[in-house]
Amino acid sequence: MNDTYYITTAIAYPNGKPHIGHAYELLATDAMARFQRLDGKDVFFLTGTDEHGQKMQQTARAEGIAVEDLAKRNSDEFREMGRLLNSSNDDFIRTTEPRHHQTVQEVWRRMAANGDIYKDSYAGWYSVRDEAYYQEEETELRADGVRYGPQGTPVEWVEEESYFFRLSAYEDKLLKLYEDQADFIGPNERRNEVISFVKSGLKDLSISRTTFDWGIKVPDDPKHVMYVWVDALTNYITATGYVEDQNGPRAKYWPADVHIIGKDIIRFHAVYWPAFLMSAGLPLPKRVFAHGFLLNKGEKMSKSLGNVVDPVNLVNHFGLDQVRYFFLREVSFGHDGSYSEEGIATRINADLANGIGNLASRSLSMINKNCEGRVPTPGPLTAEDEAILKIADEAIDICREEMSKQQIHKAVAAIINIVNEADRYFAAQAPWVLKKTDEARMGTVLYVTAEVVRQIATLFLPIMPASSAKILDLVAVAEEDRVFAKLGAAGRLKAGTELPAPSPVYPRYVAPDAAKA
Ligand code: ME8
Repeated sequence: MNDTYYITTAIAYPNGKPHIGHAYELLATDAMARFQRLDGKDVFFLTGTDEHGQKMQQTARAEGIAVEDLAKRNSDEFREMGRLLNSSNDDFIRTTEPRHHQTVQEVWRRMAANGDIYKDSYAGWYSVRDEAYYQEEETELRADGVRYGPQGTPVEWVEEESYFFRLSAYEDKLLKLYEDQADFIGPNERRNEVISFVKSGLKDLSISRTTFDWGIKVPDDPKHVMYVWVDALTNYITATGYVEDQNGPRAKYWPADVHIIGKDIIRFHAVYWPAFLMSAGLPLPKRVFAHGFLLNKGEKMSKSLGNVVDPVNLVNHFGLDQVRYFFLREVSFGHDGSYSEEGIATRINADLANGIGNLASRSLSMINKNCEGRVPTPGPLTAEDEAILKIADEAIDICREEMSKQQIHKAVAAIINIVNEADRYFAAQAPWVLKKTDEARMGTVLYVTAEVVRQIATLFLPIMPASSAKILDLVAVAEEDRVFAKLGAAGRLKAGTELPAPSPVYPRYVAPDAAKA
């Protein structure tokens, strides 16, 4: 039985503090990991930092500190961001750790043993910011006299002795992989982009450097350090211990179910990584999914524009679950997304305060006042009751389907649809009128509404873990029943259960200026 689920984020360069793009990737991946855990899978969720390479060494030099110290300081910031975002990662890998050096050197040895590594000299363009080699035709000389690569970063001419990986030998094998495993790359735009890149012809890849030493040493030739991407990509398998011991405690997680990354690094993950693994005779990940970029009010974030948003400020300002909800609802996962303070405020008020928050507080306060604070006993169910319960009961099927394709925003939309339908039900049934005319029927309506609230909160646990748990506290759901197996009829609220006094979970957001006025 294979009930494991292994999911990873990219490992970030700790050459600076984490920004909102890093936060976005982590919380989206966290939501997917939590979803699978709640759905009964044995999940392993990995994140970490990519600490070697020329960019790290240059940044450290510019700051006048040792590169080890720069890496440690910022790696700790990334770890701290994980805590702030309530990330449920099971491990945090640093590529400077001994376990990683060991795995990377072993993978190199296996690629060499397979005849895929040879020594030659490299002459070509390199972008330190992207840590990537580019073909001359991918670069352009601009009016400022500087040559730029395809991602808009400056490139420099590099000439040195280097080891090469025989990437050219993998062209057909890679095309076959994309063909046979049609969902290896998502979304489709990225799949097409990768296929046309590979079809245009693959050149052998320079995989070592001699002009700096901040990296993992090449076995038996310590003058060379490995190209940082050979080292970085391998982190995913390092953490499982699979290379060292296929029967080790975490080896069962390899191959990964999905690598979640940004669209700028799809080539490394969908071309180089499977080629390295094929060469080393190791199983390939099942899927690579590239999300889009976050834009600040439609503009690319950059230090020079001064619009780089610190995730800590955003969370302190709006609240963690509010920020998680906004990004996962607002941005189509796989496409670029724009955010603004106004956009976040609007979502919070419409969907959380006026939506689920209001539904929970109106129904639960009525129970508190009119049903002695206990889950009321439902009478016979009407067609309307059955209809709203059906919508709630069936939402998990939609969510499962969408989450299996990383369409997080569509899963969230399906949950919000229950909220909207339940609002309509509640308004139409008007239990506050029934209170005077038909108390038994009022009890049924309140029972059905509270039961729907239970399901909404259970489904929202991966997206908004802490506040959804708070709602589940209000409907007295036991800890062990907060799982997807208890959705639908399997976990219906029990009449007579005592409920705590209701308290608001999602306050309205009021902008600080408006609050002062
Ligand atoms: O690329 N919006 O590290 P990194 C959304 N170390 N995502 C963004 C973003 C934005 N504005 N900016 C960056 C690296 N990202 C390598 C990865 S993996 C073996 C090695 C995403 O710190 C980016 O696409 O530059 C990537 O997935 C992640 O943040 C780390 O970026």
